[in-house]
Amino acid sequence: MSFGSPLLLSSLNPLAVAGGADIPDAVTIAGTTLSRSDLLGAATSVAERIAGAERVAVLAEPTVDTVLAVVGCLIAGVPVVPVPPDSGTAELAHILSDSGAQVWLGKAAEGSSLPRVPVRRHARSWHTYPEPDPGTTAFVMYTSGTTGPPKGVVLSRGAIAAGLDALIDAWSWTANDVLVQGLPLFHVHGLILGVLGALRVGSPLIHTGKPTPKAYAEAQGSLYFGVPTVWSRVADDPGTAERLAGARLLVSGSAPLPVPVFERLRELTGHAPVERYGMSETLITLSTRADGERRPGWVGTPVRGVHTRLRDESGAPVPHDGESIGGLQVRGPIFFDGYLNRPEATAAIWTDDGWLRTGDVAVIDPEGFHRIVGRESVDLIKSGGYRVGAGEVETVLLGHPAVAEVAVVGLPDDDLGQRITAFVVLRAAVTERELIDHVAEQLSVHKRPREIRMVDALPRNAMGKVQKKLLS
Ligand code: MLC
Ligand code: AMP
Repeated sequence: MSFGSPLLLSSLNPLAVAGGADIPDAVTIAGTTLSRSDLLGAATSVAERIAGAERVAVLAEPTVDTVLAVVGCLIAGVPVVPVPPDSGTAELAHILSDSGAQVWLGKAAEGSSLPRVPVRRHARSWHTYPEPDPGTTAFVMYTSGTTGPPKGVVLSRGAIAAGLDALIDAWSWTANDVLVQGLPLFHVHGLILGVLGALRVGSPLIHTGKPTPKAYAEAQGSLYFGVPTVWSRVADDPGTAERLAGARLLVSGSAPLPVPVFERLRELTGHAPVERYGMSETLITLSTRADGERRPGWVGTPVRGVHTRLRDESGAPVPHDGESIGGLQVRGPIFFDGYLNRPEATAAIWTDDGWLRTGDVAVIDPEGFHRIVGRESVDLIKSGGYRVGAGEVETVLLGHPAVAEVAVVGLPDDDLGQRITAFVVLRAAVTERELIDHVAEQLSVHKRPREIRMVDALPRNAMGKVQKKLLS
């Protein structure tokens, strides 16, 4: 097998290849490039230092050190907790204590007292490690629920390997591609698809640091990943969009791609984007295919091994007729193992007959094409592709001495899809900026409300429950 070939299907060590030609530009991030052999040598030296650890935290900045830390852990079979680098005080404390991470691998978050094991970019080791059991945890990835602090999604090596292979098939992804993306490295999209996918295929990766239209155009790759906000910004910048005409595939996911953005991209780049749908818990389950139909507003068919069905609120089947709306349930080999320390939440996501409730409502047509209509709960917001729980933002705002009552909703937004908006009843004077900064400092910057609306009272029903649907 050569370095440029697909890797061993059973292995999640993204560098587990037997030999062959090197790839001089395997990974480029923030202007630093590592060859595949440099990556292998440096990541194996990380593995040597971290082997035997139970769980380590990686401050997931977009740097080659983050890639080395993650790959080193995969080589050694050590579970990684990717930590958002913009985590605020409360969120950071929660992720570290809930995950039980023992050390920081690479850079430590400011103010954290956990010990640190450095990543040495120039160290090399050629030791070989056996591939751990596919059931071994690869990542504990934190994601928001409707209430409470983020939950740790436990992802096994086997699920990730199977999920990536299904996408490699759907997108005809080969070592001849150059992947360009600039997404955060603490979620499925940027880290699992956008880094491990490229390493698994053997296609060079250019990570642009931030996913700006200009950086995407300058990178001149063949395969591009973005969230809808990124594509909407590209579509608003015709000169830049036209420079993507030479690409092979533009892929959008993590949130709904507005139909006008789809159409504008097609007009400017000559490419109808591939849309795909997934969750932290299920990886990517639905996608249009490189060799198949791309239909604006629809996210395609199940990837290899995945099955879907629709159910109404009573659990009765909903027909796949292209019109009827039901709760989307999925089954397959690429799902998470549960929420860390949350047996009840884990049990609640599964139906009695073994299907996973996504929490999304959808339509399926007779050809098996899926359209995501929305979410069942208004309390899970998608803003810029980030999943944010209304409950966690409300809890933090209620902790501010000036706030008496609060309701957080996601209002429609042309740029972000949904704009996190907090309706607050005050008990003391405070500025909008102070409240926004309070959330950014406690949770993470990307969870901050973009707008605060001061109101005299929140609309409540006879039971006293806030009627969020009336907030707009
Ligand atoms: C603003 N900033 C503040 C601040 N207000 N900093 C501190 N306090 C405040 N109050 C700063 C930020 O730090 C940042 O600085 C700058 O302002 C803008 O940050 P932003 O708000 O994040 O930028 P924005 O342009 O809105 O980001 C848009 C975006 C981002 C598209 C780039 O939303 C994004 O990266 N989204 C991707 C989400 C994603 O990957 N989701 C996948 C989930 S997995 P500076 O200096 O840093 O610029 C999944 C599975 C699947 O969903 O299906 O894929
Ligand atoms: P996350 O766990 O951050 O991956 O968020 C998962 C959620 O993102 C899903 O449950 C959907 O609500 C939403 N989502 C992901 N991809 C799409 C898509 N292509 N279209 C619509 N919603 C999407």
